[in-house]
Amino acid sequence: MKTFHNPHHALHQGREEMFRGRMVPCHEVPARLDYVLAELQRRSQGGLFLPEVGDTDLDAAIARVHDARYTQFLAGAWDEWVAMDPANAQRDALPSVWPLGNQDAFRTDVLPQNFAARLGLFSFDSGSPLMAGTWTAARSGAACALAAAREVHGGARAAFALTRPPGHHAGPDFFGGYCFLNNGAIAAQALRDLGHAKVAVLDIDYHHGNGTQTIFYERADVMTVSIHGDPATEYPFFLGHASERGAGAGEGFNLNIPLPRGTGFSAWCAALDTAIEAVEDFGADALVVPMGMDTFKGDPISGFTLESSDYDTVGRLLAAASLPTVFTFEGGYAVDEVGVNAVNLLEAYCRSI
Ligand code: OKP
Ligand code: ZN
Repeated sequence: MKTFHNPHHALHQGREEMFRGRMVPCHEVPARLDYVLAELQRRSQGGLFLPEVGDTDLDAAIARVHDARYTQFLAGAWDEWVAMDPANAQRDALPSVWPLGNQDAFRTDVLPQNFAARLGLFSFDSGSPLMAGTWTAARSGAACALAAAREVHGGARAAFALTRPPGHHAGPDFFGGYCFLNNGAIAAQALRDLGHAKVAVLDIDYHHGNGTQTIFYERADVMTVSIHGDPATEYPFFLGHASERGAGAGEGFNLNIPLPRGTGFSAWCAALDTAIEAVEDFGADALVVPMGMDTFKGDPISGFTLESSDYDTVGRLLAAASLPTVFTFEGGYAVDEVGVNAVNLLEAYCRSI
């Protein structure tokens, strides 16, 4: 399978995030992607490609998923931040204030003048620093997702968008959870626009894909399925419950499978079987897998206990779904093992098709 990797990913390199009440070094570091790339090379797993996507096509694909005023804000956020204070050039921008759900901040046509207010309006947590290269890195990551979707549409059985920052927490008009543009959603929408009638997204990251769920919640043509740590105790907390089944035309087309912190491979695997069955019942003709490797037992911010060899089984089970598949790289913060784990999954997938 071809891998499309983001040549600009390291332009996004946060200094610190707010974590359990204090500032800590960012978990989402460039080395994560470098380790996956190195392991793909070491095991000669498919070819490595840069995304070759025209600017106009890329912006159109992003606009299919994200609101214009959100992407306009993101594109200009760094310049605004530095304009406020030249010393800001040495600091990341981090949100710190948000409207409550009962405040109709979004329904007004006039955005707040204050940058901090808009940074909060377009985000949901204080763990996602934005810096000079964030927009370039995120946009180039979206190009990887689009290139992977085109590859699969062109007849390849699967393709891998090796990108960071990750994407599955980013919604139509918000960033958070280290995510700015929703690469998986962009791939899913691109597949729809290329003619695939029904696309499923099967999110296997430890954290619920709240951004992806929000983007497709009222749609019947894109089913979203997610296996994740129970939001009763796990990030992102406010979405990801089993009771969320979709709304309007999308009712019945969102499936959440929350599992308790501490869940091991046999229970996780049973959830994967359920998830794949739902994708099959839906009648998907293409699949997107936001591939978070933070289900690993050694992950520093997550709570499942999968072993490196378990990812072989995951790859094999996903291959058995027999669908054209785009993989996007999401979480996975046990940096030393993330390459081996990711390539275990992809290699087993390729062996099984
Ligand atoms: C991104 B992805 C808990 C803070 C958690 C955010 C985690 C984002 C995970 N106190 N910080 O889904 O891997
Ligand atoms: Zn995660």
